[in-house]
Amino acid sequence: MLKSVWLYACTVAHIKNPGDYFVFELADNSIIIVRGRDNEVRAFWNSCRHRGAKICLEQRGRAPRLMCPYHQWTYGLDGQLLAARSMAEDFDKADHGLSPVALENVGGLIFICLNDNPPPIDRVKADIVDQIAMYDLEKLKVVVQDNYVEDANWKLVMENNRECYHCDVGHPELISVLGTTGFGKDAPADDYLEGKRAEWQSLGIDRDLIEFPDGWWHRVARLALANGAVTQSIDGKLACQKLIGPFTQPETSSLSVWTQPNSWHHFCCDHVVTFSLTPIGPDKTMLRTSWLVHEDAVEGVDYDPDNLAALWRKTNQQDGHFSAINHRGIANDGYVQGPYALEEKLVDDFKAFYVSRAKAALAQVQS
Ligand code: 3BY
Ligand code: FES
Ligand code: FE
Repeated sequence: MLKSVWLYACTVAHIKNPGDYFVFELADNSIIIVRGRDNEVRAFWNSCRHRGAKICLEQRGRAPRLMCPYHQWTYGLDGQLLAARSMAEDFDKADHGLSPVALENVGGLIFICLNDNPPPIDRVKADIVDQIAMYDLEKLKVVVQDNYVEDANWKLVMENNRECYHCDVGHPELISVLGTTGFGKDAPADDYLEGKRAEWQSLGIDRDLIEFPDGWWHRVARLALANGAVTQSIDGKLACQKLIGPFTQPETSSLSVWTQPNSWHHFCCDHVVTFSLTPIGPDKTMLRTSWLVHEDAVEGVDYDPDNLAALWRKTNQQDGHFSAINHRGIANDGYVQGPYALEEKLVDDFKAFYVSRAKAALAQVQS
């Protein structure tokens, strides 16, 4: 199923300069996402066109060319084969460039699809670009990246992310900044939020809530932060003094983007935090969290990386625990599925998305 849908991989800031590459792995599959000299971002299978060896062995790096470590076939950043020693006369380098993988740049969020016939993404792209373009991800840099391996099946980790029913008790630190968020309820708007909307309109950042249209694909919402917080940090105070996007003043709201089936993102006035989820195996999942700040922000002056990452690092650990006990609990022969709470509506949406795409993928295999 995951091979037939668009998956969030990284941001343009992860591959900020020509030659920067980011390796995205999904179980046995490995994809190189690389920025070319022409600034274009491309994706290729991380498998040499000679005898198939893996080319990029580091998760991230920078290289002027991509050289296979086995027999040194060498590729340009655009995937063209540039050099291969001692090949027969009729060997044509043009026929042996790296195999491309479908890629879409959605306002700076990079999505890839492992299928040669990816599903449409235009609507998702238009909706998300409209909301996040103002944060100008090309002007940000990644200053912290956590790779956290969870002891749970990836679907359980996703289900955990699609509800805040566990938040009041499970995430006291997050809730003191996010409030109860109305996440997953049908009508999140209240007087306070409506009041905030007028303010957002005057800033030109007000947009309607977008909720999984066209096949439950994505959800975008601007949320009012709680208790005077101006960002998603432990104390609610700016975690980076250099503001991003259109902001010249601290802003008491943040924008959240959730996409099916593997990502969520929070855009604050001083930083952006993005999450991607990929299965490593049936009971192991990689949660990759990245924190981005303004490219001109200076470590130790404008921000402290540990302080910047503290809130979501803590929240991730709490969620990691919940996902792990969920995984272990449903492994019982005596496990019986119970009903969802009202706040768990988006878990149902995730499940519907998964089931429909899994059925479609199965039908494709069978035909
Ligand atoms: O904020 C998130 O990404 C999700 C939804 C609400 C709580 N949870 C951690
Ligand atoms: Fe890459 Fe031989 S497998 S050069
Ligand atoms: Fe949680």
